[in-house]
Amino acid sequence: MQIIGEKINGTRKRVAQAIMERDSAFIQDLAIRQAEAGAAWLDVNAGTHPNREPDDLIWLVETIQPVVKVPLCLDSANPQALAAAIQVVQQTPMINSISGEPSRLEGILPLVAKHSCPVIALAMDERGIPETCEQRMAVVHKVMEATRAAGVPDEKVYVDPLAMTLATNTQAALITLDTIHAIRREFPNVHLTIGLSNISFGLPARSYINRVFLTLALQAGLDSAIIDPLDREMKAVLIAAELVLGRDRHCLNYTRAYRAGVFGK
Ligand code: THG
Repeated sequence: MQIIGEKINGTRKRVAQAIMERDSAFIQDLAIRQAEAGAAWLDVNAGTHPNREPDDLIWLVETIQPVVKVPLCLDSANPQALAAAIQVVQQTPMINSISGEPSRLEGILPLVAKHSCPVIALAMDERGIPETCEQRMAVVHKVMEATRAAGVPDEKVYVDPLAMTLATNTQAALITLDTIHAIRREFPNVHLTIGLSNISFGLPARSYINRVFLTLALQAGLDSAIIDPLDREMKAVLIAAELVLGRDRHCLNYTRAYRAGVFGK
């Protein structure tokens, strides 16, 4: 299971402030703590201000990469911002994201192919996030046709089936879990990822919902997630779930994590 650390996100108030004030220490601390907590990638989102996004994303990349070894996951829908940031990254970044939207396929997929980047592919298009599993799979088929045509191997694609909040549709989690199963069946070589916390948006005590959903999604075939690596309870659930699902030979990961104080005690 690969964790994509979610904390450097300009839609969070404190991070937006740090970006505006060019507070390197605050951003570097978030990067170091997430890397130490085992994040395989650090998501980097500069917020959505169209004029400032390229400069802000470049500043974030140049602030983060001197202090950590983990690669970055550039989180933007803006081809200009992504193209600018790719020029300053030292390690091949993951691109978050393409979708079925023609503007993203035309603007972002060529960058992905040119730089051989891993890429997150959202199960949505210009009409939004489809309601049903069947409709989401139609979008996934369209996006996979485009990535294959561009020469991107399936192993580099992280399909995001998307989670919507249960607060407005109590079937939302089941739809996403069905979509994970379908992607696993129809595209056995892709990775799967998800921004977990959308599932509980607007509900109280969200962490219970997020943890149960993570467990079920892992069973369905999820192999990476955009989460908070500093959340000890979430980490415990993740490592225990992988053990229960037969993905932890000799229980080594679980027992080592326990002894290292990752959870328990
Ligand atoms: N799929 C993909 N990328 C994504 C998402 C997704 N990127 C953005 C988002 N969704 C995932 N990232 C975050 C980052 C931070 C928070 C949630 C998701 C977060 N939220 C706090 C909360 O939920 O309580 C509130 C904000 C705050 O702390 O200020 O921290 O789905 N491909």
